[in-house]
Amino acid sequence: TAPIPTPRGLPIVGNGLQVPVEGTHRFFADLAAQHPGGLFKLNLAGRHVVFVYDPDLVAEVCDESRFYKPIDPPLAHVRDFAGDGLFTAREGEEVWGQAHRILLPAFSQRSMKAYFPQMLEIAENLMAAWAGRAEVDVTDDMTRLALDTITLAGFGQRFRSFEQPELHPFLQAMGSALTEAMNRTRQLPMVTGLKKKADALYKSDISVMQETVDEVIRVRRASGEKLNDLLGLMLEASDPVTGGRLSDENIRNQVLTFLIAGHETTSGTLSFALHHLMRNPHVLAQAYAEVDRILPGDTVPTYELIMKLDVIPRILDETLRLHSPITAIGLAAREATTLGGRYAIEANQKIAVVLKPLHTNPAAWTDPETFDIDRWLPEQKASHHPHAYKPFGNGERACIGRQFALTEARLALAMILQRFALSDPQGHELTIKQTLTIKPEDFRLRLRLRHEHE
Ligand code: MNH
Repeated sequence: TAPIPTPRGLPIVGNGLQVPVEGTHRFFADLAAQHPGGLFKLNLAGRHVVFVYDPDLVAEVCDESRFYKPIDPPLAHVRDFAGDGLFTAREGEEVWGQAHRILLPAFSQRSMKAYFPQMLEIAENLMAAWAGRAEVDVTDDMTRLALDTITLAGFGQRFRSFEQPELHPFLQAMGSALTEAMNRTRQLPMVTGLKKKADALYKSDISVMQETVDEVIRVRRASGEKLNDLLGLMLEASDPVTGGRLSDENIRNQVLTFLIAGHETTSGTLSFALHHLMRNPHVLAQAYAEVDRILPGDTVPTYELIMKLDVIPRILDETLRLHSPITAIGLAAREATTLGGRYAIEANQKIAVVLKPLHTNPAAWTDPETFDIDRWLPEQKASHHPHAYKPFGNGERACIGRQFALTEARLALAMILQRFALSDPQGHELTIKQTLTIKPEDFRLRLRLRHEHE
């Protein structure tokens, strides 16, 4: 066996203090560049993690018979409010399988047709909000779009985020709790214990979130309405295998999970996509040409028309390669094993698949830093390494909301391009804000309506 390369750290605290609080995204990319072998090990103040980004080694750690998804920080903190919902359920927790089987059909591509009217309603809200404006904060408005879409399509609630300068109190509580969960990830538990004010705020934010959702569930049950949304399904359906039903507490946890997992990622993807379009005028021109062909003039998009798009989906695929909103997926070894036939891995060893280094690994990608949507043409796509692209995670614990996110993002991007001429007069320097996910920071664009008669 061979030792796993380890960047030199400080004694006692290991490499922990070298990890910058902001911008771990860049930190891991730099370390990966310094360790071309495709893996390195860090001691993060006592937690030893093996970071993996060689596609062949990633193929090994994605073998679910050898590795599983552990719930460690930051997910262990997100579990404070998402509980046993799908995203933060522990390996072996029975309710994960029940919820997974009940919810899978609701997230199939076929089901997206049923959510399309709600997705369109919220996309129209974005169009209306932008119609009178010369300049917009892209990341903020993509967040409003994604939140309003999942709350309407999933639970029949209208947060009307575009009508208010301030976010709904529920959304403020969620943002604040997520921030605290991330702060705790970077603190020693002892320090967290001393911060009484932060702890009190965290607890009250969690109560606000839970009470809001419990109220939505109560009102729905009391109304006796049988709606065909995610909430309706969770209240009615039973697990085809065990026959069990989801408890009200688990349903609340799933609702919170969909709001958290469903909004940051989709809004980050859309914001980064617009960033890349501003940097790549020839791709932007292709996208305008596609929209003008499939959605000419004021054509109202339908599900069928959106499914005909080809350039826009490839823009999203390539955006997710260069900027995956979720930057790493955490795994752990079921038993002691070796990686690549030579690196010894202990039982329960923590692994992080770091997505930017994987998605730009020269072993799998030519001109890895170039934004090239033609990589996603069918012939080229067929020749990709099968484990070099994981923006939606892996295996059974991969993203259940993938089709939902991609349908929503295709629609929103198509409508934005159909209505608006976009420009970036300051030539936005991309800076990234990292919370649970990454998003562009302070990203503003100039707008003008393309069809003046509107
Ligand atoms: Mn989503 C899991 C990425 C949109 C709901 N999602 C994951 C994982 C990744 C991911 C990566 C795996 C995390 C891990 O291994 O710990 N998700 C995305 C991206 C987008 C996205 C890049 C948008 C683009 N996700 C959505 C949307 C929803 C959603 C939209 C819901 C409406 N995601 C989930 C849930 C899980 C998940 C639920 C957990 C699945 C499970 O473990 O059963």
